Amino acid sequence: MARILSGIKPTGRLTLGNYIGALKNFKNFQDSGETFIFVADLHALTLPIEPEFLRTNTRDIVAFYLAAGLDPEKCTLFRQSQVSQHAELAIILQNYLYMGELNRMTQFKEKSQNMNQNAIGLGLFAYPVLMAADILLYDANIVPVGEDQTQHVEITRDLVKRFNNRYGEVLIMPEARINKVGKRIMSLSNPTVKMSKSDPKGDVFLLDDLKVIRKKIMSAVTDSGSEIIYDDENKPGISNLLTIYAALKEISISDAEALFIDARYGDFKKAVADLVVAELGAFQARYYAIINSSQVEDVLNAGEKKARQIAQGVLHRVQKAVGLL
Ligand code: AQP
Repeated sequence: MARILSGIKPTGRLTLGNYIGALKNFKNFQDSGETFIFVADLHALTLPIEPEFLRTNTRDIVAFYLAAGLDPEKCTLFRQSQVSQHAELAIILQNYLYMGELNRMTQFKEKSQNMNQNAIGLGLFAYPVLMAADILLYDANIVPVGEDQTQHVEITRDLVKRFNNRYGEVLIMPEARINKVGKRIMSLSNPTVKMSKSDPKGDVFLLDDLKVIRKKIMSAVTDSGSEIIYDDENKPGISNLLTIYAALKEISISDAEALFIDARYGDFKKAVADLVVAELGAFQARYYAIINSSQVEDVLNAGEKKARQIAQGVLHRVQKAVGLL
């Protein structure tokens, strides 16, 4: 049976990009294999973050997982920091990834480019090492991610090859699984940059008031011309809205284009806004019922117990292979 693992960092208010690229799909995996979904709270420390915000955001993400249809009976939900094997395995694995390759990671380059170059945390640089530990600790074969995270899965694969060449078949080879539609949702105010939770411009946040969401979509940047066709080079704004529509409807981009063949930009935007508001309205109602109950704590208690058991087995295997046991 396939093992599936994914997670989200509690680094900001989640966006429609996180919803389409990650959250919405997680529930499809829980029926096809043994699924582990976590909150990457240790990863959140790689850039400055307020403790109270981290605490609240972590609890929110668990509630989002449940509101998005994850069933704790079918999948294991946990916080990365509460399964100490993640940190223990990362300490071992850091010896099998090299500084040259970590230096080439796009996410590292993007996040560190505007920082004081003498004050870049080691954790930010070593982010892919901890991510490799997250994946390998559960023998995960499948790692559902948005496009921007595939490079980190690739470097994990390099690590597995290197490690297994030296010690035998100890680590399981993971594979990134990317959505066909919606692997990279772009900012509504600047459709040439990714919609990101740490960049508030033009983002639709999952807990935004529904009227605000509608307004943001109606005022999304569009392109010259009047045709509603997918062309991300020449029509990035319309292409982004088509992607959002198709991903939420779970149809192909060409089917979405066909629906709007005779429509004007205004009508098309209204249809996208109606769809997003309906989807997020129902999602928000489920979220508020969960966040105001003790469900989050109950789910984490059970999930973390199970995650520790599995993680300990794999950590033990690695410790034995390298000679620590
Ligand atoms: N715009 C997006 N389109 C599609 N998928 C996206 N993801 C993020 N943004 C988009 C996917 O969401 C998951 C959560 O990722 P993460 O929290 O580990 O961090 P990230 O990829 O760095 O996401 P953000 O929103 O851009 O966070 P910040 O701003 O903190 O860096 C991943 O599967 C990601 O691909």
